[in-house]
This record gives sequence, structure tokens and C-alpha cells, in this order.
Amino acid sequence: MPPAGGRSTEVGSPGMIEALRAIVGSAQVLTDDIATYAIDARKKYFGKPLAVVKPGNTAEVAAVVTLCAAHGVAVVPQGGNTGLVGGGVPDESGTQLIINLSRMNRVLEVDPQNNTMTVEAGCILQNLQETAATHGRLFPLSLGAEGSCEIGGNISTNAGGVQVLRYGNTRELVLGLEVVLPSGQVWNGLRGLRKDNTGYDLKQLFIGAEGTLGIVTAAVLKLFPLPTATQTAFMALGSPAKALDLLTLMKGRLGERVTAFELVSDFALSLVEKHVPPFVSPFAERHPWYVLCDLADGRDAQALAADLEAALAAALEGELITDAVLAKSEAESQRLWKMREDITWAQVREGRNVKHDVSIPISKIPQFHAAAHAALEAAYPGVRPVVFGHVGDGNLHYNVAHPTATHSEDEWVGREWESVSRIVHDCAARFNGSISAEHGLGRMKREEIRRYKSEVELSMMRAIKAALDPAGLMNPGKVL
Ligand code: FAD
Ligand code: 2HG
Ligand code: ZN
Repeated sequence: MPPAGGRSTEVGSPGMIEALRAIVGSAQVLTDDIATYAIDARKKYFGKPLAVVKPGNTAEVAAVVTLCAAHGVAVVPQGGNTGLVGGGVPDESGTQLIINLSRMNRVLEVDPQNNTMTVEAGCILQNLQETAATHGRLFPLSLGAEGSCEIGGNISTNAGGVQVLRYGNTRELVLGLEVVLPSGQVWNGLRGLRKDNTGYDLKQLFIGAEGTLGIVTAAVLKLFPLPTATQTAFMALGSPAKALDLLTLMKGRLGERVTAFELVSDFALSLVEKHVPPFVSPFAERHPWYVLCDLADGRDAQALAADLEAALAAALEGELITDAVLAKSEAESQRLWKMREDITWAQVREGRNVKHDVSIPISKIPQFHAAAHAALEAAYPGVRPVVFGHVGDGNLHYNVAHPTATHSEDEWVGREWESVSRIVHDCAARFNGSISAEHGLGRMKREEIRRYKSEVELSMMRAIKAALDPAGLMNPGKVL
């Protein structure tokens, strides 16, 4: 579709807004009361958008992007705006247009035999989990923000979550994509194929690109059989090293049935008890660390429970764990998982902290943890690390709360942010780790990554960006 309004339509001019209205309808171009779209989930970035456009289908997205390309208007794709690195909000210039995909929330097809589901980008993750379940299938992507994040955002951040151990990252759950390119052209790659060796696997470029290469408008997702039996165990233990030994034991005895294996430090648990009542630890005593583990199976529940109990007995016998509770009902399991998901909110209530999302080879986690703790304590005596996360994937949220005796919360997340992050990121790099395992770079880590990626790697990334988005209008200022 040719750009409406012609070349004379200036950024921010009434002509541009009118042209957008002509494409999506007046009600879907928002210019007033749009602050909630412009502030990121952590309230770190306060952007100023030109406007927010809410297209209803792929053709409208393509027409909006074509118009913007013709007039040099930068666009910021946005889903549920739950991202944690400021990737989905515009800068403060007032010239960037938010394209919010939330209205594109239709499930286009469920194919239980092919074990696939074709969906629009604005579908809320939890709705997709529920849709899959109504067809006797599992869509395994699962994370704390699942009630509001959207699949287009999950794809664009290659989201991880708590079931990566068994099912992989979002990257492994996507078979096909439809994308509106920065030129406004539509690439229809909505193929539900598990094997396709016809050249470069282009969809992988857009997965994890954080909206810098194009706008994902639809996807073909992989489904799995719905488990018939599940079990949840919450275990107390002495150290991260014990957690790794426990993981080896559990995987050895229970194999693929271990779907989630999350580490929680006692400080993280105590923050949930303090700030998110009525949760209280199920253990009578305090322990330094805990692991929350889920098992799933397609066979009978009693056999799964018996295998889990035998594994726990072996773990107690081998002194890997000091105590354990098994959830006796679905409600108990949900309570434990809510505690895990509430860690994010409990931290906010305790005071903003400096967050990290590192990954390290699993075997190196104990050394990484010890090194990071020692380096932080040396620089900031009394520092309070809030450590938890997807230890089964080598991914720790090594968040750091301020030492109350020496720093205020504002000083900590203002003046000290960079130096605290540098300590943790340098430690991850020392063990050949990554500074972002799942949240991405967005705006927050775009400068920081230059310290850790080689020039060769960065220049390949820049070349891909330049090839697909030569004018640099697709989510500028993010990632690169
Ligand atoms: P947004 O925040 O809207 O956007 C994220 C990025 O993707 C931005 O760069 C945006 O420009 C781009 N984008 C969005 N939609 C599109 C599209 N259709 N096409 C192209 N680009 C697009 N993340 C994890 O990985 N694992 C977790 O366990 C996890 N837990 C979380 C828990 C909480 C409580 C919160 C608040 C966040 C959590 N996150 C987690 C981070 C966040 O939920 C994920 O990054 C999620 O995938 C983002 O989806 P969204 O729809 O909110 O995307
Ligand atoms: C999680 O695993 C999320 O809960 C959020 O990735 C982590 O709050 C955080 O730092
Ligand atoms: Zn996480």
C-alpha cells in the first residue's frame, strides 16, 4: 500500500497522525493518556512516543510500517510491555511510533496431529497455554509475566522461563513466523515443519532480535502431549554446589520427567514472606538454599510419586538435601510456584535493586556464585544479593539489593548501578558466561555488551541489521 499523506507528511505533524488513522481507524491511534505504553515494566525508562498505533491485522501493520519508512519515522514494536531491559518503549524524543500488537490476539489454527498452533503475535501467553490444554496439548513456555506478556514479545526476546530444562527456550518452540520487514514487505514463513533444509533458517534471525529487524505478526508454535501426572517438590539444601549434585541425581533417576529446577536463596524466600503474605516457608527451620522442582509424566501419577520419593530418599541419604516437602495437591503446588514467581514483586517492595540475568556453564555456578559474592562484598560491605533462578539452565538472577548501612536505594540504583553490574558481569565473563540469559539487551545493556562481545561478533550483528533495516528505523537504540 502506498504511504497515505505523501512526502510532505512530517514526523509528528497532524498529517502523519491523519495518515495513520486512515490505515487503522481513528480509535486505534492514541495520542493522549499514553504514558503506560511509554514506561517500561521496571519504571526505569520514561519514553515520549509520537503516538501509539494498534493495528488489527498484518496488512495494517505492513501499511503503518510502509508509511513510517517513507517518512523516516522510527517504530517501536510492543507486546505486553513486561520486558525488563527497556526494549519495548520509545526514547524521549517524541518522534518514535509505538506499534502495539495487542489487538492481534486470534488463534488462527490448532493442529493436534501436527502438534502445532498458529497464532497472532498479540496473543497473551497464558491464553495460549489454555488454548493448547483444551486440545489436550501443552504449550510449555511458562514465566511469571504469562498473564500479560504476548507471544510476539516472547518470540522477540527468546523468552526462557521455568520449563527450559525440558522443553527449551522460545527459539525451540517456534516452527514458523510471519514478519513485517522494516521496508513494509511481509515475509510469510508460517510453516509447521520440523524439517526444512532449504537455505538459511531466517526465522531464527527474528527470534531474540528484540524488534530490531522486523515486527513479528504471527507464529507457528510447537505443542506437546499434555502430561497426565505432575509432582512438585520443594527441597532445602546447603549450597549451590549441592543443588548441582541434586540436579544430576534427579536427572539420572527421573530423566526427562524433570521439567523445572529452580534455585531460591533464603534471602529471596524471606523477601516473599515479608512482602507477599500470607506465604510462609513450609520448613520449620531456615536453610541457606532451596530448590523448587517439577516433574511431569504421561503415565500414572502413583508411579511418578514413587519414583520421586525414592529420588528424595537417595538425596537425603547422600546428604544433598537437608529437608523436603512434596506438594500434596495442585493448590499446594501452585502456592509454591506463586512464591517463586512473587520473588520479582517482593524485591520491588523491598526497594529497587540492580538486576542481573546471567548464564554460566552449569558446572561453574558454585565458583561463579562464590566469586561474585566475594567481589561484591569487598566493594560494598553488607551488600545483599537476592539470588534465584533457573539453575538447571545455568541461568541465575543474581540481583543485588543495597547495603542498608552505607547506601540509600536511590544511590544504589542511580550512582552505583554501573559499577555493581560491572562486578557481576565481569564475573560471568570470567567463567565464559553471558550477561543476558533471557531478558535480552534492549536499551539497558546495549552499551554494556560491547565490553563482552568480540568486534567480529558485533560486526556480523551490525551487518545483519544494516541488510534488513538500512535506514535504522526498526526499534533504534536497542541491542546494537
Ligand atoms: P514487550 O515487553 O512488549 O517487548 C519486549 C521486546 O520485544 C521489545 O524489544 C519489543 O520491541 C519487542 N517486541 C514485542 N513484541 C514484538 C513483536 N510482535 N515483533 C517484534 N518485536 C516485538 N523473561 C524470561 O525470559 N523469563 C522469565 O522467567 C521472565 N519472567 C518475568 C517475570 C516478570 C514478573 C516480569 C515482569 C517479566 C519477566 N520476564 C521474563 C521478562 C518478560 O516477561 C519477557 O521478556 C517477555 O517475553 C516479554 O513479552 P512482552 O509481550 O511483554 O514484550
Ligand atoms: C524470573 O525468572 C524472571 O522470575 C524475573 O526472569 C527475574 O525479577 C527478576 O530479576
Ligand atoms: Zn528468569
